[in-house]
Amino acid sequence: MSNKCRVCSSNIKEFMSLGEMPIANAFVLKNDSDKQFFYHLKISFCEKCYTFQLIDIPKPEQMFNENYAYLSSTSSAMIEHFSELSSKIINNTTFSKNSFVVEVGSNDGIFLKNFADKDIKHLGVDASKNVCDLAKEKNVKILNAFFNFEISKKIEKNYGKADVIVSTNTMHHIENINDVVKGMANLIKEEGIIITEDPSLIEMLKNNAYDQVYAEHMYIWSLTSIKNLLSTHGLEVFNIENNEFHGGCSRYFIAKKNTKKIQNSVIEHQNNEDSFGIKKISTYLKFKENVVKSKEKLTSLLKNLKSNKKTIVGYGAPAKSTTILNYCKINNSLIDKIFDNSKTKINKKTPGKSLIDVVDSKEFKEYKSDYCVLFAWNHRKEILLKEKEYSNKNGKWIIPLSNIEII
Ligand code: DWN
Ligand code: ZN
Repeated sequence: MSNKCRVCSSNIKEFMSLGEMPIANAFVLKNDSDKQFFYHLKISFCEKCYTFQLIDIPKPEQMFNENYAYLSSTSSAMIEHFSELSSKIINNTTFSKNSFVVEVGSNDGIFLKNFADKDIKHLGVDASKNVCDLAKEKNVKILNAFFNFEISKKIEKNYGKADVIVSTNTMHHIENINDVVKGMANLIKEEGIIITEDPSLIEMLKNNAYDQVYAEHMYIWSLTSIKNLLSTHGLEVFNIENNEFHGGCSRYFIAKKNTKKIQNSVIEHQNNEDSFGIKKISTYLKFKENVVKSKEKLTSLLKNLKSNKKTIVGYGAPAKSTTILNYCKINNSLIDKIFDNSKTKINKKTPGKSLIDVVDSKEFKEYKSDYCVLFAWNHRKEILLKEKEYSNKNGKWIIPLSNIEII
């Protein structure tokens, strides 16, 4: 059976498999471990439009529903990051008190709260009901739905066209991506701006951050691939900014074709991707080799520590940890428990065959452990500062990726 690229419909084939996986954010209630859904995590790269994507994915409703576990506001750094983005938008000369801002994938209202607080017209669209409820508590106006072309027409009818559409950490979650971009192109005003921000493929490859890959993250976008996606909908990237959030993200500033001057940042970023080999299959085969090496290194380190009677715990149960734990076959025989501050994860177990207890991070200070695997490595600065007592008492952090750093 041949598989088709979700962007350009060309035939694609698997270059790498990480084996059987549960849904990354489906944290397990104590007695429900045998009720889990598994899929095969097979990765492909389209040699026509250069989109890095998964072959099989579960139905969207299995991932985004009333129990979606990730709450954006669990990180103070993320709250700050989105507050800065809102100020940047509000301070732009073309923005006025009458402007209309739409967010696709608004989670718990972390970004739109900044507009609600200032009484600026806005609307968040999110498929997961529990995060919509949290956003409403922040007085954010919300539509609980999967955004698509049909929904864009309804929004247009009820509210008018948007001046700004923002979508952060969402574009890599959307199976029917062409329909969603068509919806954005329909909803945005002629002179409007679409801002998307997602993990960057070049950064993921450089850091060997294979834990970014799981069913929710069915694509990891590059400038090269996103340009191809946008082009068929009359849109183009006119500016790009890179940041270190979520292990390295690119923020794309997008407009209708020929309405904005293309900035040097776009040309420079494209040159970087070209010289890195983003279009070459050999780049992805090298990535595959590095991932296998990383798995061997991490599992032998943990097994050695355990046989030397060391106590090991984890910190942060991000969706990313589901990929590492299941691919490396790590369970509670190696890691006692994982500390996390999300109320949606505490008192549950990590998904799949790992089934490690997730406990409140408030208990971390009291628990004696020699080593702690920092699964939320992208929040390293914030967590190491918060838990500096652990390092002061000689506790060691393990960064579970790439060359497996111990600090
Ligand atoms: O795209 C996605 C991104 C934006 O967020 C989603 N598909 C899901 C999610 O990915 P993730 O789960 O890998 O995100 P984080 O932000 O790396 O998750 C961090 C985890 O660590 C959360 O469970 C919260 C926890 N945490 C904590 O316990 N103490 C985080 C911080 C900062 C802390 O101090
Ligand atoms: Zn393609």
